[in-house]
Amino acid sequence: MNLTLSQAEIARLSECVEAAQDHATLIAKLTNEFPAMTVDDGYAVQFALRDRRLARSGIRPVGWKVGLTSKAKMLQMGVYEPSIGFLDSAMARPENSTIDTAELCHPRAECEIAFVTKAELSGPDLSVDDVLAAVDFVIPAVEIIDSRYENFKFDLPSVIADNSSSARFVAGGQPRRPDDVDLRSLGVVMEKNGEIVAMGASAAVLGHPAAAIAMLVKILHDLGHVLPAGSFVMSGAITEAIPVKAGDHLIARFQALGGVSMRFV
Ligand code: OOG
Ligand code: MG
Repeated sequence: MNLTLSQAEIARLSECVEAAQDHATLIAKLTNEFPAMTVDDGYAVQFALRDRRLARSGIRPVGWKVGLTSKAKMLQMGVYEPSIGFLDSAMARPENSTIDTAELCHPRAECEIAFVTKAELSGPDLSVDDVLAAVDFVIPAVEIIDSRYENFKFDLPSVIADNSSSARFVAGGQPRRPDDVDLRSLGVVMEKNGEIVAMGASAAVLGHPAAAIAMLVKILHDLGHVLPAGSFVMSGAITEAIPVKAGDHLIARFQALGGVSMRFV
């Protein structure tokens, strides 16, 4: 571990990010104050934030997400290395429900293939087949990301500390066994207010979205963690993220997996 922050600084920064998330307020990216901050420092802040949230009453862990796994996202954000973030029950919203934009700073929507695991995954070099053997089903999802940083601009350590911009997520459509769909060539079309705003295919995510799960498990491994059975994991946006605001209706149509829709209020 390459830590430059003290335990007291990690605690203070996790409280600062937590407050920004809770009140939908923007903060300066953490590397402005700590230019030497490392990726490990970012994860230390993120895990402290996770501990704080899970200590609140009624918030349960749900799983993880991997981000910046497609070229479209890397180019959009100017960050060229994937990062992970945790997902908890307070971020989940049901399919066809409304998402309150007053709770968010500058939300953007992403289409992602999600996986639900049936066996523990661990280790630094899992193959796509190793991952698929541990997958119970795949399910289409939309992630609403919301950087707490001004202008949605950050670097890798800062975005990791902000839980990789995680804010809300919606799963829906039709769950399928991983053997029943070709996960390399699954198409997705995102429509906002009846207009097509983005489209792509699952191969955009590291060639195969299960490769993103292998990468997540490696990052967890390097941090001393495993991915437990029963985890819900989002593999990363296939296309660039699309800004959304109150009044918008969004539907992500996934080939073979059905649609996921929501309204923003
Ligand atoms: C970081 C999170 C990216 C994805 O699916 O690529 C992400 C960001 O772009 O704010 O969730
Ligand atoms: Mg995402």
